[in-house]
Amino acid sequence: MRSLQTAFPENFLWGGAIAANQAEGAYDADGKGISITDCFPHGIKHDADLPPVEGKFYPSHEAIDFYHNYKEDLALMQQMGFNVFRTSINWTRIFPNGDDAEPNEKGLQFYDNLFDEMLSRGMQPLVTLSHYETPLHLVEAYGSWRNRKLIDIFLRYCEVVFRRYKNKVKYWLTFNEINNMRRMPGAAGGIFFKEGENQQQVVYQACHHMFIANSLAIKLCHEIIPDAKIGCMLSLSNTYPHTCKPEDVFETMELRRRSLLFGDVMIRGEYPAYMAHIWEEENVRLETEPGDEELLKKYTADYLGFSYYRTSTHEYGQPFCGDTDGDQGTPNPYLETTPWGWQIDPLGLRYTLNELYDRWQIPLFVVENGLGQVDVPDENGQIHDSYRIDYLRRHLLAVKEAIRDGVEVMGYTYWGPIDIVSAGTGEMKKRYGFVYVDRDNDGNGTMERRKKDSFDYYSHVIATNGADL
Ligand code: BGP
Repeated sequence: MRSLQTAFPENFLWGGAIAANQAEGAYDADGKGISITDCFPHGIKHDADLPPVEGKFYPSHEAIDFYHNYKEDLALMQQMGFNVFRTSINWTRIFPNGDDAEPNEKGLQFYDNLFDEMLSRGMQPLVTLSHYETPLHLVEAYGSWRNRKLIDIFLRYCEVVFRRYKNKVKYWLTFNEINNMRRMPGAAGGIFFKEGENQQQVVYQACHHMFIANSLAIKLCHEIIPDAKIGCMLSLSNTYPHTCKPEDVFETMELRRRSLLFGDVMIRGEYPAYMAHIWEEENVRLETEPGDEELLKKYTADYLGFSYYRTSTHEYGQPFCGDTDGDQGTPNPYLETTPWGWQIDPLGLRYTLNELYDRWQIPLFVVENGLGQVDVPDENGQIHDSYRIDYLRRHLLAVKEAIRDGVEVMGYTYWGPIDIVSAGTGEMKKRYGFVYVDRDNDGNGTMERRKKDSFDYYSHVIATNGADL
């Protein structure tokens, strides 16, 4: 029986999270190939140009040039006291086409330098292997994850980076928000549909290949880096029934299961019983190979990393549609809304932490939570983002209460500790950061970095291990 925990644990991991494609820029530098996210001119909620159009503006191509500014940026993160920093390795820096005979040494060297910088500043790297960064060539030559060959191609990439960084990186995540295969399969897995395809068949078959790849990556990680922890990662902002009408309640459960099923497979190690009915309804006939079931069962996630931003509500009969961070339904009249339609619900985070821990009883890591807002500098160029401090305080209080509820929480990496490119819309205007970056949606600006008021607040939170929120 675990004793009552009333505070953040002493070894709690405090930090921030970005993704290579939303921060690094240098999209074609030092041998890097084109990844899927280099093809979206207006973010992953909108159409991609396959391949990118010469001379057209794509936000990820320069982003905030973290590739050349990472030392300055990590120095700012160190000032806040981070002991963990989440980012992704951009797959196409290591294997520009995905199936290259040899890895790209300049790409490997960049991440050696990046992880060394993090470690020298007291931060553990938390590395996502694939954060929407599937190599474009794998889409064109193989159809991406619909092709079972992607498993071996992905594992080769994993083996190279596990061996290269085994003494530097102890926290890994496989596929960022893998359950977004349902909402945005282009970004989440390089799946672009062909005319007349049974789209659900394509998506679930691609997910099966990713589930097998996830298990084999876990196996490989434990063999190469025995003291590492490797988790799966889901987008789990929550959805409430819009009313107490039984139809609203039941269909909301079915909607939530469309995301939870990914955790059921990668944490419990098997497809849940309710999948048979879903596949029957959607005319899906999964093709598996001998040994697949045993692999899923034997190699499951060490922890669950998940993103939580907001909640929405679902009414019976509404379509199951979503945003970068979760399902998008009917507005909740009890919650305030951001300019991007995201409803702010700190208690929802406590609710979700309890929901997930009740379901899977494995350590949880909040690897994305943050407030995207329009930040307007005052006459002195300062940003008084009291709204972001309020969001952060209320969500950290929710995490603290969930810990008191008995939930095992490993850490918290705030999404976008420095302004970066929005995944969903490609905007800089949707700012999350404690550090402002002088750059607008069209790529204009000095790239200068400037602390916001929230910078000092988060610094204090970390310095007091969340005792004084
Ligand atoms: C999640 C992604 C992140 C991040 C976040 C915020 O889906 O894992 O990449 O972008 O959403 O979404 P957005 O950038 O669209 O505001």
